[in-house]
Amino acid sequence: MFCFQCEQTAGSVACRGKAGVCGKKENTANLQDALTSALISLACVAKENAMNVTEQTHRIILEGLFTTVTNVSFDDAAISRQIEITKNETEKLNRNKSDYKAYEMENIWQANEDIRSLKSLILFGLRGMAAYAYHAFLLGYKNKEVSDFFYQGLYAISQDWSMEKLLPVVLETGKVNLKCMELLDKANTETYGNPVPTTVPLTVEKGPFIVVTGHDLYDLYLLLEQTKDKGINIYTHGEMLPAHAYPKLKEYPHLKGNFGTAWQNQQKEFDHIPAPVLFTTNCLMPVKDSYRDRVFTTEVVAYPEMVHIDDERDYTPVIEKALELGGYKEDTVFTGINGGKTVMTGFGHNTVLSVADKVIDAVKKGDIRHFLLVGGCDGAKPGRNYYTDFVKKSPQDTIILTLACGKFRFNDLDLGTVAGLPRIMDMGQCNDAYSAIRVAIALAEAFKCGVNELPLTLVLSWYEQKAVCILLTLLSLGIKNIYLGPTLPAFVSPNVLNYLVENFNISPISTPEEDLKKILG
Ligand code: FS2
Ligand code: SF4
Repeated sequence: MFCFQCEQTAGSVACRGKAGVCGKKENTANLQDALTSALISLACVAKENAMNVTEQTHRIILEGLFTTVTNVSFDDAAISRQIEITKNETEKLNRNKSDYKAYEMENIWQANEDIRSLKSLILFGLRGMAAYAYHAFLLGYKNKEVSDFFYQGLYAISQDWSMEKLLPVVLETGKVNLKCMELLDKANTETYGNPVPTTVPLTVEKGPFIVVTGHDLYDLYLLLEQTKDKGINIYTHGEMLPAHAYPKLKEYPHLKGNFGTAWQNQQKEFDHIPAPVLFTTNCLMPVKDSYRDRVFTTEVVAYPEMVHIDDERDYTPVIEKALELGGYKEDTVFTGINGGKTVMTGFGHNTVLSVADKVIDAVKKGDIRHFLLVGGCDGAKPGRNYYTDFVKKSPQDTIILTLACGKFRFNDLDLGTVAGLPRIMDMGQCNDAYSAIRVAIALAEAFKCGVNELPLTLVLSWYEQKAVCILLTLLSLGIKNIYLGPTLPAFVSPNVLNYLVENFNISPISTPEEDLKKILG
């Protein structure tokens, strides 16, 4: 196996041998390569037979790419099925029987390091973007430019192109991902309303409950419907936390609160939990014996021997498990990592821009000195304490905007208010980076300056491939001076890194003190 797509890759170089750091086994990794190869062939054949491409083709592309994202599928049987479906679709499209050869993934992994680096940026960016496009697709939202780009990107990977020719495709991936995040934002807000600031309890009430984790709001919605009046409460986990802020989801009184923190703590948090857990997306970790009878997967998430809820989305097995386990006997108080009993979410672009006048005024008066977007993925590495310390050490006249699962390190802190605004504002899931971009662009317009001249700095943490496509989006917008950690991607070669530093002034994080000094001057 060869895999270096995520931040925890072995030795910050690559996972090889029998298994990856994430627990993905050699055979699974090889099957994921075979699936990617099949998707590349499908994209190449689709390019020649565009007239025959259907919605089904598109779904196969999205599901296939999403399946290969870190911590999504550990199930060889499910991946093998996906390969078959992809190959069948390729045959179906290839009506004029043109000759195509299966693409060898070794062509990428063994390529010159700069070519490998650029192709990896495109491939991993496409994998992340596919997850977002898939969520939008489930809600009936599609965009031709976004759909078409999956084929173009996969095709580009298959070609013997030079660095000069691949580099624009890397930035194009970011540009199209902005469209994709916009599409998902539209899908979520038109379906469930605009998020509103919401305080979310961390206490689990007595009685049967279900924990829902991952990013898919549609699964949560259907589960809320199916558990109505059943005496079962629903708790979010990880990236599902922002669901509490959507008016249509808030309407369900049994959507009670949030259980647990970010994904890397799940093996501890789910240990003997008296409730089932439904995984709608990543990040799924290898399942421990102490809770293996209560893990349920759906959509492209899969783990051997766990019950998978299929496309019909009948959650009866999850509901029955919740009733059987019965939940806690008494209300049980949990806290966040810093001891807080509640967390807040719901500061999407609509909310933040509704107080834009107040924000602009406070910046002009000097009450707000700087905005720090401290966002991105969480992970297990000790260096990630940087983000907690950074937030704790940020001065009183700064505002912390946050998103994605990294926020669980500090979202229960009470940092007070500045200019009547809470000092920590959770904008949502990783895809809600779109909200941060909207706000930044609106502020730049109001101050009649470029985004890079705003009193705003992005301090990002990355882990998997959705973070890759978001980073590419920020670069495609010309956003500079980003701080990135906890370590730089293994798939960024020294030359590609030089390019990023020279053109975008990306810096690796150092210490909170030093970085705050550099940022605030
Ligand atoms: Fe966190 Fe994992 Fe959101 Fe990532 S729950 S690292 O998938 O996409 O962020
Ligand atoms: Fe290693 Fe990450 Fe790949 Fe898992 S996804 S095998 S941890 S690089």
